[in-house]
Amino acid sequence: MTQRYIVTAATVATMAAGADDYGLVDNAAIVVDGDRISWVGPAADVPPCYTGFERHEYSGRVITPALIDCHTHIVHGGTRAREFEMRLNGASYEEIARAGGGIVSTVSATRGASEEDLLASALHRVDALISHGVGTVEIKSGYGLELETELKMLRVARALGKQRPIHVMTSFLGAHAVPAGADANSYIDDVCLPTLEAAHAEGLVDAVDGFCEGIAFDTSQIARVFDKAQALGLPVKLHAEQLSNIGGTALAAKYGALSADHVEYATPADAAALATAGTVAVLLPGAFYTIHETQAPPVQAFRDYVVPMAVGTDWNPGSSPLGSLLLAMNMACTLFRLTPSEALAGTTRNAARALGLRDCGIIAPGMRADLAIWDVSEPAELSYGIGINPLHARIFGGAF
Ligand code: DI6
Ligand code: FE
Repeated sequence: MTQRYIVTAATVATMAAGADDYGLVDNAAIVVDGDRISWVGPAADVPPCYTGFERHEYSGRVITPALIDCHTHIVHGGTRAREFEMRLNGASYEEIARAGGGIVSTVSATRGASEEDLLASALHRVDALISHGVGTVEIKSGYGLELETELKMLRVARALGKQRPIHVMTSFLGAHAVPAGADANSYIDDVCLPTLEAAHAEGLVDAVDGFCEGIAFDTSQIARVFDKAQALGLPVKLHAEQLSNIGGTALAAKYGALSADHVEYATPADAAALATAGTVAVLLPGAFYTIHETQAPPVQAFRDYVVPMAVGTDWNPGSSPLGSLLLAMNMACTLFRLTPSEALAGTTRNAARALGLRDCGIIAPGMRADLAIWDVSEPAELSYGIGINPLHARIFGGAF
């Protein structure tokens, strides 16, 4: 039976208005019909045709769109706690990667894990995100670096969306690291591109990602991956300018990417290119924090050029073992100086855009009824708290 009801709250942050605005409605009501929002506005103005609907009252609470984590690597085997210790003993993230640790050590653990084990561990991570109000999560492959394991990761990602009330968007990240002993160019041509084709043929790929970095792939190698993505009709996104500037952001813009992610070393000229391309800058403060990065992304340039900014956890076992998108919002404010409204836009409206989604991330008629109901008195509290989880309830596709 179709569910039809009205939720009321002290405040609804629709996130539907301008860049620095929550789109607040006080003493608000949201009408839900099936899995969609039919109406939102002041409770006193609910149109007569809806007044008979059942009411759920959340007085004193704030409702926002359910959060969207637009950048994660939550399907993976093993942990890298040992590297955490090594870094604290003086080794850098790059040194660990060059010494055979880093991403390739997670590759071994992920290759060795069964599909069931990968699913079981990822379910815990998805449950943690859901418990913090997340309704949509992007999940990348990239710890297989061979056909079988890349497909295994993506199948697990799809299974997560079937086993839990959460919308999963997958990104193929075959160009994440050069496998131990391999040549980067041969890997791209002989493994990465055929694996992308196979994954796409199985319907496992929503977008194509890459890691453009000195320790990974250069722009000409990433361009080959993007050319294949375009030939398959898939959107692209890119880990760009995380540790240095080698032109990844400009490349992402050239290909009309959905997003350029990390972007600590992006320049104002890169920001201008992103703005022209309509590409979202995805900020990942968990990685910045974990690897003791000191170069913050050019947030003011993104504002000046009106580049939409999103915020993600980058939840991965190496550079960002961060399981709370709310904490990522707090870090984006404190470490990158985002305003709390920019941080919330970064995990709602702009995160949807970074995934190419048009039916979530704001509260407006016709959008999915994916809502988060919070025990806070104003939306800034969501970014202000450190390690506090004020989620009261979550509605996913209209269902409590
Ligand atoms: N950048 C990151 O922050 C993650 N991947 C990437 O390309 C790190 C992945 C890892 O260290 O396992
Ligand atoms: Fe990442």
